[in-house]
Amino acid sequence: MSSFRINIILFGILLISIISCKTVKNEDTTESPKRPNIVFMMADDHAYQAISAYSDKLIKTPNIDRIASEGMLFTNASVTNSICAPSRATILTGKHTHINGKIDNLHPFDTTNVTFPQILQKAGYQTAMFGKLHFGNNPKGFDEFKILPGQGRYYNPKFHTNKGDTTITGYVTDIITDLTIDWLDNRRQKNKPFLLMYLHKAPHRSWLPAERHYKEFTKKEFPLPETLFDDYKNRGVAAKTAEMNILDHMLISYDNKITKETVDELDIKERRFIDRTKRMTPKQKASWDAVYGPIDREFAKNYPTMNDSTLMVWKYQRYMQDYLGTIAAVDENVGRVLDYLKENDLDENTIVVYTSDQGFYLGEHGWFDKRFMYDESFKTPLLIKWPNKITPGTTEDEMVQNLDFAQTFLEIAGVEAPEDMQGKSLVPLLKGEKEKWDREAVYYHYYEYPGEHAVKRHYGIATKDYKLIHFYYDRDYWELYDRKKDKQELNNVYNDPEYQDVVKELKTKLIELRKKYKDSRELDNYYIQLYENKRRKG
Ligand code: SGN
Ligand code: CA
Repeated sequence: MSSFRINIILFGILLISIISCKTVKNEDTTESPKRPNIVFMMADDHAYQAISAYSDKLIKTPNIDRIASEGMLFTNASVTNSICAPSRATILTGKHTHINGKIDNLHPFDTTNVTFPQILQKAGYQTAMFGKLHFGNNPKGFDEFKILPGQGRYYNPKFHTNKGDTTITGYVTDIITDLTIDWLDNRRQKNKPFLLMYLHKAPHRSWLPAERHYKEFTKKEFPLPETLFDDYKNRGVAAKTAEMNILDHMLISYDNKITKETVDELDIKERRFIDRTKRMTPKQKASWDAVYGPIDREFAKNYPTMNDSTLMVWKYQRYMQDYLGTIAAVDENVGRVLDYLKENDLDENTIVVYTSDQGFYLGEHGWFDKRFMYDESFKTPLLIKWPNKITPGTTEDEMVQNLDFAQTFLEIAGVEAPEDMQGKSLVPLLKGEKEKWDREAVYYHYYEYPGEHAVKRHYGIATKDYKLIHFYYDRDYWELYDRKKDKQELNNVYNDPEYQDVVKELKTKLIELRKKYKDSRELDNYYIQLYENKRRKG
């Protein structure tokens, strides 16, 4: 054989091996079996009372409900600290707020914390975040993000991105969804699994619905909650002194959308005036005024004959019309994302979670806002679908928390969770393996006091049967609720002789939980100091 022919043969062999090598490499990046995609949908302040999978007394949310009918509805999901940024920090780190340091909305998030998106990104997931984060800094571990600065605005919102700031004309809930679908459509890498965090601003205060919804919702009337006129008897002082009563603390201008001119004309004293409609384009403003103008004039006419009770009912109705109006847009847009996943053959291998950063009061105890360890704000909606893993239409009453998401997502992705994460993967519950779930109690700790809405510092333990709460700082006292007998939590039975064994047992368990989660008296004091210093500096 001539050396020329040998060279040709050798070259051929080399070429074939290069090509086959490349094929193997391609196969390596195309996963088999594919790791699931994760779509984490979260709204801000979305009360479970306003999701029809839980109750259809107030609103129908057919799209969010699809997640439950195709998957699992959690009836006992709670947060560890019922306020925005702390809840988000717990979700991302899998740690209680006294450990990740984000105890309140005031301090920026400590970005030296390890978050689950960072771990997923390292493990080969493509990661993206759209909407509200509220951390005071940028999220780590995301290939792309477009987030609202701070609380964000309903109309013509500004977004902060890895490439600078941009303002987009339109309605925030629609825009966050447009950005999300644009990413799915144009920048998703098809050879990688993805983590998508889709985070709505709505239905956060001050509740500005989209035009298509305020036209409809301002005509509606809603059933009154049984405890709208709560007198805060039989409880400690914190319920009484909290500043979140609809009659006393909700603003007729800012919240109920009565103009400053009318409020002044009626000689109503309001703490402050902020007109969120100022951001609107002339066209948006004209449509708004066409609907809210007549409401303003009607109120001006009726106000002189209103008493506390009729004013409370009027404010409650105005509150519900706008709050629920913003949820109508969330529901429609959740439907858009679910449809996109289905139409693009993504839904079979995608786990979809819908939740809120905490619960919210919709007039229960006469309140709006959150913060307390009482059910409406302590509990949060949680719906999860995961085709072929979760039996469709399942209801789960185990006590799960926002603390559990990080470890759940890491397990789903087949990645080991760091040992110092404090939650528990929900995967056994999702797969129906209830026998592997052994949690009997959860821990809660709220800090932001003195502060907006004046909810006192407290920590506590909840079991399925009881809730024991310790209020501390400027007052020191305990509350115990019998969750089975007193679902509305109207009677503190801490001093009731019949409950002394329960008190004793729960106090022991609470001490154990504080130890387990590394919370302590020293840390309580440390955070009091930190908070006071921060407030002093402003
Ligand atoms: C704002 C609201 C409060 C709300 C906090 C925290 N006031 O400060 O009513 O409790 O956000 O909400 S507002 O006048 O600015 O609307 S959170 O969801 O971000 O924690
Ligand atoms: Ca919130």
